Amino acid sequence: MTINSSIVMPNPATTRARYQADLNRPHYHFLPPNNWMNDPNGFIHWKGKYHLFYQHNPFSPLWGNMTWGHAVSEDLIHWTDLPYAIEPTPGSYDESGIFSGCAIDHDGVPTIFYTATAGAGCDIQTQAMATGSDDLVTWTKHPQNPIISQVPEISGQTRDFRDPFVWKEADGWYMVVGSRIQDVGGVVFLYRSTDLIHWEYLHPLLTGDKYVDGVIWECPNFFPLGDKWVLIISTHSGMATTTVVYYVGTYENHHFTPTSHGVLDYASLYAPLTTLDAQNRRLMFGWLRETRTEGELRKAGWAGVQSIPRVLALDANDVLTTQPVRELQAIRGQKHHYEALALNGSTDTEIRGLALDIEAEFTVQPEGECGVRMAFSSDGIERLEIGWNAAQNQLSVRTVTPQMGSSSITHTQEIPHALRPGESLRLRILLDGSVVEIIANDRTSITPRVYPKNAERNQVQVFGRDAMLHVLNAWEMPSIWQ
Ligand code: DQQ
Repeated sequence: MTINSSIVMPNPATTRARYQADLNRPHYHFLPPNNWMNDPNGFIHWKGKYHLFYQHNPFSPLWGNMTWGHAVSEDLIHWTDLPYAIEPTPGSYDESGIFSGCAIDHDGVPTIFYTATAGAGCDIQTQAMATGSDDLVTWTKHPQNPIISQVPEISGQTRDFRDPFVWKEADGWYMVVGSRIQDVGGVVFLYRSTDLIHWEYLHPLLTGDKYVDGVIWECPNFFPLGDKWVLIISTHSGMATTTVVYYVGTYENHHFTPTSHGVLDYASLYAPLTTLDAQNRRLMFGWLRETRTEGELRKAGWAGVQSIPRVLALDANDVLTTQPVRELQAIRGQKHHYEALALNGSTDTEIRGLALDIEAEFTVQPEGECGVRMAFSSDGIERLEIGWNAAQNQLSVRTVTPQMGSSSITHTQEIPHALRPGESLRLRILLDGSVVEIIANDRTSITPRVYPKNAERNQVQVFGRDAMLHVLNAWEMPSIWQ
């Protein structure tokens, strides 16, 4: 069945223009013209262009009616909206929603794999395939869909079975699918095929412990990086999405032996999807979840943002590093520069605005601390503080939100971040409306969402004790939509 989505996308330019006054809406991160978006899907570098598909609800700013949205870019930063790519077919195996999946190049034929859902509560989850036109705009669902319709028996359950990720090896195609084993924990199942249509179940690639890494594993990515293999998993508690973790290890005879693991992001980033581009970069998009209530999302009219795409690598200790693509630097606007400031207290800068790309480097005494503050309100009460404490080897993200009267609510998240001998603290901060992507020393990532109400005059400050700001460069960032 050929699809040229029957759901018509609203005019992207006029729809985007409606939200111009919304201080919380990002300007240089990708998001659809309106309504709900979650996971990145089908990310592929195809004939010189990057295609991003995404989980989308065309009708509401809340999750539902899962359809693949589609956008294309030449530089990973500026995007053109394209018609919806693939939508549920009523009365079929995918009637309840087109869930997440990936895209591959099959001898010149663009091919996507996705989870088809049917039944109430999307309870019947099977794996399906579709092939695309050369511009990736028109898709044909395979007549033999679903191509995998049974959850492996070892699972002990028949519902959670989703998010196929496919790659090629010398002896054929391989696929991992996220799932769970009843009473045990999350699992990633491994499959093999020679024709992409008939799939043989092999064995669990990795099984988790429900008390450690969640009850369900979603959106697995499995790929070689340097001389190791990396498995990325989005963990789910059974009630809610939780954290994205990764395992690094060896892969021999189709068995994965993890040798180390870590947390890919400590806050909103979820369901990341990676692909290899023509420059051999392992690129990753991640969905930046909202922390607003349903009522706030309805009022806003939009929900969900994609991270700036990041390049993944392994450092000498097999720790996964993530760096925003260098293409972002090409759109940087006015630059502000500070250097060699001894920090004992707080120092104002002239940096203002809600769309900033900041690079800062600090050296800190063993008992000292340092950080960057966004003072959203002119009285300094509404603020975001990104700090590092040397004695505790801890990075902290603190938000202070004023309440009625003179009270305020403080929320603090502390995460481990130790420096290595001779290393200084390096922070990269991408602030964009309600998005804050923070990456410390390329290896610790935390992406909180903040929704300041009085942010027009946001002022950046640096603070510290027994610390030195070595250098800080900040660039004002433009909108990618004008
Ligand atoms: N989102 C999709 C699922 C996936 C989950 C549904 C992760 O395919 O497991 O919208 O956010």
